[in-house]
Amino acid sequence: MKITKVDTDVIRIPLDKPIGSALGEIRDFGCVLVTLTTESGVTGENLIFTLNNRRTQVLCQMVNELSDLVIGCDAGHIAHFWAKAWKDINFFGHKGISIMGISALDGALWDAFGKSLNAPLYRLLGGAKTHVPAYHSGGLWLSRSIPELVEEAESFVDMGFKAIKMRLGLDNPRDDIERVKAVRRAIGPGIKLMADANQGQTESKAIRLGRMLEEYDLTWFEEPLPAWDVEGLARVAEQLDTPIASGETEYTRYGFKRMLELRSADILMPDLQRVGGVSEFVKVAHLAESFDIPVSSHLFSETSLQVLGGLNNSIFLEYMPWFSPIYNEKIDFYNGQAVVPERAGWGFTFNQDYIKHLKHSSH
Ligand code: SMN
Ligand code: MG
Repeated sequence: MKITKVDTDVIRIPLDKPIGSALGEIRDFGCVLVTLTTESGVTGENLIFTLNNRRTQVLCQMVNELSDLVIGCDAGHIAHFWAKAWKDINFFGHKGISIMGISALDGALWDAFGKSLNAPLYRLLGGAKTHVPAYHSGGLWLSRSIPELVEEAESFVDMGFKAIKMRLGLDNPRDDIERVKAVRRAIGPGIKLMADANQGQTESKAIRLGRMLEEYDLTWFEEPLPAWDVEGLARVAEQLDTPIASGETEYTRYGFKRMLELRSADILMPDLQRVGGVSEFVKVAHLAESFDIPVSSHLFSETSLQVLGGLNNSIFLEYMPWFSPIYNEKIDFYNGQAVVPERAGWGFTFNQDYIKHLKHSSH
């Protein structure tokens, strides 16, 4: 089943209210929507994005410029596309925008392939599980006051979530601790709590903060250090009992191989856009499995769900509702777990009415 056309579309998704994180203020997202058309009429869809809609056109252009590598290709020959693309980006480099472009097309190919066989991706990837524990990640920002944090944490638990993630990174670590203490007190010991420092700490600060966090029984302490300092991260992980989760800013199996060899993290959390798409996410997860290291996902809840369903060592889906309105279908939750759809491909399709509405409202 040959790919005949690659279409890209750029939209801006605004947030109701800006949110604060150690990455800076987040106001909106620029999304590149990719649609592959095949000769049989089956389509493959995927999305990648930029924070605050910065340089979205560059991302879009990267996908457009790689599209000659998929046109005329069989939708089931995804590894072949990947190998060609890897060679093609040598000049630009094997990280950053080059990989994001590959990821966008790789995911769209997997969606088309799944639809062409009328099979959900998790089955094509091996079929590990029908439900994946999910944590709510769409709140508990640095910009929230303690009463707001408590209210939001309670609302996520009321929604049925059994795990939630908060953010760290205020100037004074004691303020971070006060916030973790308030959230832990509000949700009780039975709900899992993760905390994300978004690369904002130094090695010594991360160790001190991590030590103060130990008593709050965090499921993980995420990305304490700048993403490039994987050696420093290994030293932080060594010093703390709380598991370290990291990898959302890492690229490809080569980046993750280094993290695994260094024992930088106890949990890897590849991001579909940065890791290199479904194909590379699976390779990283299998590599992690050989180190007995589990994987979670980063953003892209709808699409990551199918990938995690195909992996025995997946432990958590990050539930972030930012892109959910783009899809016709909603994620089903049961007992704090996300249900892996039995629908073909991703099992989530673009909602063209919403996309049109966004285009009109942003002009
Ligand atoms: C995150 C990612 C992107 C934007 C804001 C926050 C965070 C996460 O690192 O893991 O959700
Ligand atoms: Mg994170």
